Amino acid sequence: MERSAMEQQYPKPEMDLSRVDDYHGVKVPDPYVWLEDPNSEPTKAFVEAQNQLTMPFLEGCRVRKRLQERMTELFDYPKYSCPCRKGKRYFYFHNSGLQNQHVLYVQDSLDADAQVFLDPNKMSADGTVALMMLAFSEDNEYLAYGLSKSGSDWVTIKILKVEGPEDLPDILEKVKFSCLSWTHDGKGIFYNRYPDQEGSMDGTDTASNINQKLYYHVLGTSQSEDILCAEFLDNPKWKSAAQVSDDGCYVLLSIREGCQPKNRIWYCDLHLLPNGISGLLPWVKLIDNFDAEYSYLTNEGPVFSFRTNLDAPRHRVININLEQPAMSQWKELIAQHQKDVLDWATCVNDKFLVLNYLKDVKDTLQLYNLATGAFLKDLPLDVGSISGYSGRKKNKEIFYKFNSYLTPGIIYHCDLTQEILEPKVFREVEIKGFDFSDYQTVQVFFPSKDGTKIPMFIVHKKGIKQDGSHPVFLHGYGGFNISLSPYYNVAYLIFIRHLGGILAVANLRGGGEYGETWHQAGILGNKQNGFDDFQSAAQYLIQEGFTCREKLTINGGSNGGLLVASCVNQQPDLFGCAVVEVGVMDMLKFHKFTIGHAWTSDYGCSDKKEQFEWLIKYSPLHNIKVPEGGTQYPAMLLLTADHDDRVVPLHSLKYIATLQQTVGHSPGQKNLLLIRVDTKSGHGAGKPTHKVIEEESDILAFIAETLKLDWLD
Ligand code: X97
Repeated sequence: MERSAMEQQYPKPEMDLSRVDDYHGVKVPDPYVWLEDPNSEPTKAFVEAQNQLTMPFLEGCRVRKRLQERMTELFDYPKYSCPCRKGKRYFYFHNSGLQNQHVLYVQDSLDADAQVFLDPNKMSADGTVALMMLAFSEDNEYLAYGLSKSGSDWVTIKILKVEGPEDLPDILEKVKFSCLSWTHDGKGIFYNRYPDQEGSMDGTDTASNINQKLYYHVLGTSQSEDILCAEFLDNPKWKSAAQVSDDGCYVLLSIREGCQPKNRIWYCDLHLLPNGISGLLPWVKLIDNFDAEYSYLTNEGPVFSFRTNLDAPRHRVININLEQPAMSQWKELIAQHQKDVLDWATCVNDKFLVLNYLKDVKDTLQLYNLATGAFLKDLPLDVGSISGYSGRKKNKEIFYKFNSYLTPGIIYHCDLTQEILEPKVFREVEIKGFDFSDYQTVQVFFPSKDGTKIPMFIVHKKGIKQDGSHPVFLHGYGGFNISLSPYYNVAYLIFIRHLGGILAVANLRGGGEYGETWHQAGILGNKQNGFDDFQSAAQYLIQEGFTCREKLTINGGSNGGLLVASCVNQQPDLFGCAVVEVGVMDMLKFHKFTIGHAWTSDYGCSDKKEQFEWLIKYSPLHNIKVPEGGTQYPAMLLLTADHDDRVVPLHSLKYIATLQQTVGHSPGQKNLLLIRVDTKSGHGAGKPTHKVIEEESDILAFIAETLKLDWLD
C-alpha cells in the first residue's frame, strides 16, 4: 500500500477540546482522555481501527514470512535453567524448543531420568498461562507457585504436594508484587495481596494499586481466614516482602516505596510468638528509614549480613548484630569495590558468600569467606552475563548460567566440598545452522553531549567496512537502576545475519551499570542525560561509519519506550525507524494508573511544580510537533497489549492518536506511523513463545519494509 493511501486511513478519533488540565497555572489539553477507559466502545473501536490498518501492512511486508520461518527455526533449540537441589531431588526448567512455556522437571540425581513435574502448557490451550513464582517448603514436601494469565501482573497462588505431585485445594487471589516465603514448620506461607477493587482484576484494569498488605496463609484453610501480618494504613504506596531467615528463626520484612534502591528492614523473632502467627506481627523496626538499600544475605544467630548501598553507591556487605543494633555498631564485612558494582550476593555451603560484580557491564563471580569477609576465588567467565544461579546456604554446590549476545547458554557446576574448586561445564547449548564464529561483539565507550563516557556493545559480522552502509538496530533503556548486560536474543541474530545489520546496545545513565551514582545521573531532573546519551550513541554510530540516519532504527520497551519516543521528538531526522514497545508516554498522568505511582522515584510527579516542569519538557505525548525545514518523523511502530497492567495501553493509544493527527497528516510526513495492539498479552513477562516469534517477526518486518532492507540468504 502506498503511504499516501495509508495516511488517508489513519483513524480520525474524536478530539474532546473541552478537556484541559491545569498544572500549576499551565493549561494542558487532554483531547484523547476518553482513550483512558479501556472498556468503552469508542476505545475498542479505535484499537480495532488501528489494528485494521497495521496488521494488513505487516502481513504485506516482503520478508515477513521468511522472518517468521527463520525465527521459528532459530528459536527451536532446547533451553535449560540451572538445576536446583531440593532435598534429595533436583528441579529445573526446560523448554524443548518451541513450547510456549518452560516446563518444570524433577530428577533424583543429575544423571537420572527426569520427569515432568509441573507443565504450564497444560493450563491453557494457547500458552497464555505462565508460571511466575515458586517456593518450596523447607522440608520440600510442598511447592507454592504463582500463575499469571495473559501477561498480567495479577497472580493466583496454588500449592502442590510434591509427593504425587498432587494439587491442594488452596487458592490465593488478588496477589501482585508478592513475596512467597514458607515458615520452616511448613504450616503456611507469607504473601502479599491488594484489597478488593471495583471492576476487574484481570490485567485490563487501570485502577491504582495501593494499600498492599502482608498475609500469612495456613495450609488447608480458606483465603478468607488468612492472617493479616502487616499493613501500612498511613502509607498506601508502601509494598513489603517477607523472608523467613535461613535458620527459620526470624521473619524479615523489607518495605519499599516506589522503585528506588532503598528499603526499611523490620523483623520478628518467630520464637517469641506464644500463639504462633495469629495477627499483626510485633515487628522490631531495625532500619526505619529510606536512606539506603539492604538485602538479607544470611544470619548466624543474631548476626545478620546484608548487601547495602549505605555510604556505598556500588554496594558492600555489612553485618548487623540484632543485640547491638545501633548503627555505630554495624561492621563492614566486604568493602565497596573501587570501580565494580556488587550486583548481588548470596550464602552457600554454610561458609561461603558468592558475589556477583558488574565490571564495565560484564559479570564476574567470586567466592568469599562468610566469617571473615576474605576473598577466596574467582570463578572465571567470558565476556557476558550470569543469567541464572542456584545454590543456597544448605547446598554444597552451585550452578550458574552464562549468556552473551553470541552465546545461547552455558551452565557451570561447581562442587564446593572439594579442596580445589573447579567449575565444570554442566550443559552447553548448541545451535544448528548458525556459525557464531563469523560474528563479534565489541564494547566501545563513546562521549555523550556533556563528555561523559557511555559504554555500548556493538555486535556485527567480522570484517565489515565502516562505510556508513549498514542498518543498525540501537537499543536502550536508561532507568530504574537496571543494567543492560549482554543477553542472547534470536531476533538480534536474524537482524545481523539476514538483514545485514549491526546490533548496538547502549548503557545509558539512569541504569545501574556503575551503581547508584550512574542511576542518579539519569533520573528526576537529570532524565535528559539518558536521552542525550542515546542520541550521542546514534551520532557515534553514524560518525564511525557503521550506519547512516536513513538506516538507523532505535528501539526500547517500557522506560525504554519513553526513551525512544522522547528522542524521536527531540531529533526526528536522526533516525530512519523507531520501534516503541509498551512505552510510558504521558508523563503528566502516569502515576494515576496501576503501579505508576511507584515510578515517581525515577520520574518525579506532575503534582509538584518543579517536577512538572521537568516532565512537560520531555513527555512524549506533550512534545509532538511537525518538524520544520523539510524533515519528518522516522517510520514508527508502537506496540502495546490489552493485558499490560504495568504500563497501561492508554499511554500508547493517546500517543498514536496525537501523532497521527498532527504529524501523520502533515504534508512532509512520508514515513508511516503505526501501532500494533496485541490481545491476551501483557508487558512482556510470561509471553508464550508463539507470540514472541510473531511479535519479533513483525518488528523486523516493519523495519525491513520501511528501511527497504533486503533479505540475505
Ligand atoms: C515496576 O514498576 C515494579 C512495580 C512493583 N515494584 C515496586 N517496587 C518493587 C517492585 O513498586 O517490584 C521494586 C522494583 C524495582 C526496583 C525496586 C523495587 C519492589 C517492591 C517490594 C519488594 C521488592 C521490590 N518496575 C519498573 C517498571 O516496570 C521498572 C522495574 C520494575 N516500569 C515500567 C518503570 C516505568 C515503566
